[in-house]
Order: sequence, then C-alpha cells, then structure tokens
Amino acid sequence: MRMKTYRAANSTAAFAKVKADLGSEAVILSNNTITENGSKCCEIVAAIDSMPTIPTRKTQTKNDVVEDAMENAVGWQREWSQIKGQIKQLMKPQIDLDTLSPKQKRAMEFLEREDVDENVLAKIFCDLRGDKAASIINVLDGMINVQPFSAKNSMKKFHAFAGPGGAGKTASLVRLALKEKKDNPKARICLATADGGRGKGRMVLKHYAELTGLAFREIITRDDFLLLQAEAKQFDTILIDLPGLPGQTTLEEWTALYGLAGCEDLDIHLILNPYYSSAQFQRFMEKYQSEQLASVIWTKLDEACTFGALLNMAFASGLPVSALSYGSGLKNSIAQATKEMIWRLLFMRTLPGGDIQP
Ligand SMILES: Nc1nc2c(ncn2[C@@H]2O[C@H](COP(=O)(O)OP(=O)(O)O)[C@@H](O)[C@H]2O)c(=O)[nH]1
Ligand SMILES: [Mg+2]
Repeated sequence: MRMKTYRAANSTAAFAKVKADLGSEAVILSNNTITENGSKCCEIVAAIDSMPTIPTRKTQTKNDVVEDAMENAVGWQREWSQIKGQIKQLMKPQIDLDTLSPKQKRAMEFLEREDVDENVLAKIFCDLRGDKAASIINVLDGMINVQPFSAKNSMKKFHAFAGPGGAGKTASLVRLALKEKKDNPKARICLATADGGRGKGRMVLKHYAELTGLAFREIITRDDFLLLQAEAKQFDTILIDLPGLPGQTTLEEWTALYGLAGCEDLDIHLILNPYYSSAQFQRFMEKYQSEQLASVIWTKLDEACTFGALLNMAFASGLPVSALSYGSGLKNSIAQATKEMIWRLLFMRTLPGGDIQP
C-alpha cells in the first residue's frame, strides 16, 4: 500500500489533488484541518493498493490521435449511441403525428422546436395517442413538478446550492436569502460558503451577509461543517454555497468528504442554465446525482432562447423546480417557481418578470 499526504486551501482542492495523483481507487485515511503559516488549510492522507497504471501512449501525430479516439477511447459511448440510434429508428415509425388531432400535432411540433428531447416527445405522444380530445397541458402537467423555494416552509434547515461553475449558485443563494429576509425580517439566516478556494464567491457572500446583518460562516474542511451543525440551533435557515466540483469529483464524493452526506437536515438544490447541451445535461445528471437532491433552480433564463430543457430535466431526473432566475441584477430577478411560470416560459417564451425572449 502506498500512502501520501496532500495539503491545499480547502478539502475540495486537496481531494482534487488526490484524484489527479492516485485516481478514483484512492482511499481517504484522514481529512483534517491544520494551520500552516498562520492560516487554516486541509490535510488529507490517502492510500492506494498499488500505483495506477497510466497507459503509455505511442500516438504522436494528429492523425494517430484521431484514429486512437475513434478506435478505443470512446468505445462504450459509441456503442451506446448506436443502441440509442437503433431505438430511435424503431420508435420513429410509431410516432406518427398524423394520428393526433391537428391541435395536438401542432403542440408536438412546437415542443420539438423548443428543444424538447425525443424521448420526452415519445412519452407525450404515447399519452396523447388514442384520445384526440386530450389536452397537451394536462399531459405535461404530470411530467413536471414544482416545489416553490421557501426556507420558511421547508422541512429542512440546511440548503446547499450545487452545480457547474458559473451557473449562478452564489447569485441565486444571495437573492433567495435577501427575499427570505424581506418576507420574514425576523428570520435568523446564516450564509455559509464552502467555495473558499477561488475567492470571488466567498467575498460576494461575505459582503451581502455583512450588509444585511446575516451571519456568515466559512467551510474549509469537514470540521467546519461539524461546528456549523453544532451551532445550528441559533439559526432558522442555513444556506450553503458549494464550489463547482473539479474534474472527476462527484457531488456524492464531495458531500462525503465534508460530512454533508450524513446530515439528514439538508436539502441540495441543483443550479442549471437551460442552454447547456444535452451531453452536458447527461454528464451533470451523473456528476450531481445524490439522494439529498431536492430540486432544480433554473438560472439565466434571460439568456436562453428555448426552454425545452426544463421539461427534459424534469422527465429525466424527476426533480421538482423550485426557483427561476431571470436577470443579472439583485432585484426582481428570481421567483419561486410556479407551474404557470413554466408554461409561460415554454409556450410563450415569457420570463417570470413579464419580458418576452426573442
Ligand atoms: N443574466 C443573468 N446572469 C446571471 C443570472 N444568475 C447569475 N448570473 C450571473 O452569472 C455570473 C455567475 O454567477 P455566480 O452566482 O457567481 O455563479 P456560480 O459560480 O455558480 O456561483 C454572475 O456574473 C451572475 O451575476 C441570471 O439569472 N441571469
Ligand atoms: Mg459561486
């Protein structure tokens, strides 16, 4: 067994070093907060049975690289996309839009233009088939749920905001905290950041916490989260800003590393933009999969031109939508989600604030 020690500004960065160096087989032996040059940082001791074997590449020329990629690297992906293609070919003749009423057919064609996935369209088709009077809205109604974000009405005290870097985690956390404070001035809200490493998000959160008199805490390692749990009684709601997870790190690994995984009083909300590609959505579904995931918060709606992704994600994940963010400013830019807002986005490209997208 080989053991190695890794130090970094926080556990996220230290864990990324472990993964890059030892691979995903590595076992974490210890994960502690230490003080180095007067500031707190994280030290992880990790071990691996044997050295990972990094294949030696003989490829040299550009052509070799392309050949190699076609031949080996994405074998399973190629196989999967072939299977998907075959399923689609089998399904296609079954999806005969002319068997629907003209109104239903128009609605299906509309949804296709709005980037609703083929498998979602197939499900809608199956539900409509045989009932020309069936309304598409009734069918869609059963495919997407909303759970308006409200810390006050939530069963959970801790709410963590996860998602890709730049998706709008910090911005939506701050906006929801300010909204909560406005609606309920007596609420004891704590803003916590686990996104210390890269600077800006932490400063933004600290700034707004100071400005509005909210408590602020920093989570550098799991010890800090333990501390926060110990003092949780003094808060009604604790909103935690998570970092964009580096490379191979999954949300489940990250929450285990910081001790969030064991916290039953925690909901995680996934922050996404509607204009990611379907390959990215697929990857995010794998990376951010967690039993603690409670909702999706859609941001940057004002920068999107189609909204089929809301339906695709609801269908693929089963997660309700909790909030919709539609502007870069702090005011009037986030709304607790309602079904009506979603239908207006999808069918009229109208943002929750009333603006219409081109
Ligand atoms: N146009 C627009 N910009 C947004 C929205 N939400 C966040 N942003 C901006 O997107 C950028 C990244 O947001 P941030 O919250 O820092 O992302 P994070 O990395 O996920 O924390 C910032 O400049 C935000 O002001 C939104 O709904 N619309
Ligand atoms: Mg951030």
